Amino acid sequence: MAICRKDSFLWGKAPPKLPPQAKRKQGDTAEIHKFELLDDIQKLRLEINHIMPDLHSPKPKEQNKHVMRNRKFLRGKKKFNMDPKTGIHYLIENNLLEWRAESVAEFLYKEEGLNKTAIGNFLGEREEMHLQTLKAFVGLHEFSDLNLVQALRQFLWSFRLPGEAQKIDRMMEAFATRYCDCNPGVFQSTDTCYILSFAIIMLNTSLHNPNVKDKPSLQRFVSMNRGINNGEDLPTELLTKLYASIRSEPFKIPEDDGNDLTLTFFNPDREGWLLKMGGRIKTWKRRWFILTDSCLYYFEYTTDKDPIGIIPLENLCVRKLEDSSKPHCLELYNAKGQKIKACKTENKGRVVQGKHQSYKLNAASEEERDDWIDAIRASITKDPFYDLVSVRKRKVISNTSS
Ligand code: 4IP
Repeated sequence: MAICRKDSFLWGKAPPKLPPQAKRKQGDTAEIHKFELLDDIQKLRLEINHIMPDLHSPKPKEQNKHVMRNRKFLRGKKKFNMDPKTGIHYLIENNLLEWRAESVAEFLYKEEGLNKTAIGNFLGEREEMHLQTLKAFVGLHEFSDLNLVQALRQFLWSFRLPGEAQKIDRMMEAFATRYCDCNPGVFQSTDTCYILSFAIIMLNTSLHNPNVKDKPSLQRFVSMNRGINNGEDLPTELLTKLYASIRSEPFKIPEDDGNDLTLTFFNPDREGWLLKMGGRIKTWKRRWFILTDSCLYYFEYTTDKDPIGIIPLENLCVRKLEDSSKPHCLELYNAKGQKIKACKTENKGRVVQGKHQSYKLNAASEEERDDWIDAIRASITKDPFYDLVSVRKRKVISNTSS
């Protein structure tokens, strides 16, 4: 049985695809293609700059070097797709890439054949170099004279958003800052742009996800966004245009593997490497864990589509585990002492029940262990993502009263 990443396995079938838009006005279609063309032009420009040196044909003895270099470059890209950090380190060690935010960003932005999930994972990390790369990556996008929906279409197509709320927050903050730099005067602050971007993404889900029965009208969209421009209302013409654009064409999400944006945005998430102890045979295995939709999924590689195992967190508790052979352990357990209901894939792809009385996991540091515990607890109890947006909303709306 094939298991699709994240949610689709839960329903036992691929989730419903968005319906094709029956009647699409010509003007809307042209507008949608405009951002794609602008994006292509930008990429071609970078590509030309990149190959210019090769136009001076290499001497025969250098040709071998050139072939070897290309092979290594391809190997680096493959490594990147399996595990982004390892791939980037390989390219740098082999002098195929410079360890500078601008070079890495350009590589992520223009290189063909990179997995967009891997790009999102790399850009979402919080270390300084990753933050700088994210800034440079967003800077490669040209948003001047695009409306917010057009800019979002371009941005959300260039990588796949990671699941973790904090990562989404950083990326959307970078997007909003860049959009406001390219289009001064449209919004009174980046917070306004940030909030409206989320409102648009949520609108996209509500209008196009067949599971959402209550479709918001234009009036409701306008009223939902009252006061977000530092206490003032945004022009109704602008909101009307954005609403019409989303209604006529949903966002295109890279690697359509059934992961609807609703799930990305409305579920507390975290992802990272953890060591996991086996159920019957007590060996430690390094696994890539994704926390989403109140489930923990574990994979062999960061970009695998099929998880090795899935642990629904309902009815489970999480705690620190001091008494262990590893230094930063946490434990998932059932408060009633029952065996944990989970499933895993056997070698032949057959899905079987897990054999764990409790799951013992070990993080790379004490801080990471505590972050995982917090994220798992939050996942079981509430959705922190709403908090991210609502804090900003309160902030910009209260600007009027101060
Ligand atoms: C295996 O040990 C791995 O640790 C498995 O982890 C684990 O399955 C097995 O537990 C355990 O026996 P060996 O590889 O040394 O045989 P993974 O599936 O991540 O490779 P879990 O259930 O932890 O996924 P049991 O309970 O299936 O035996």
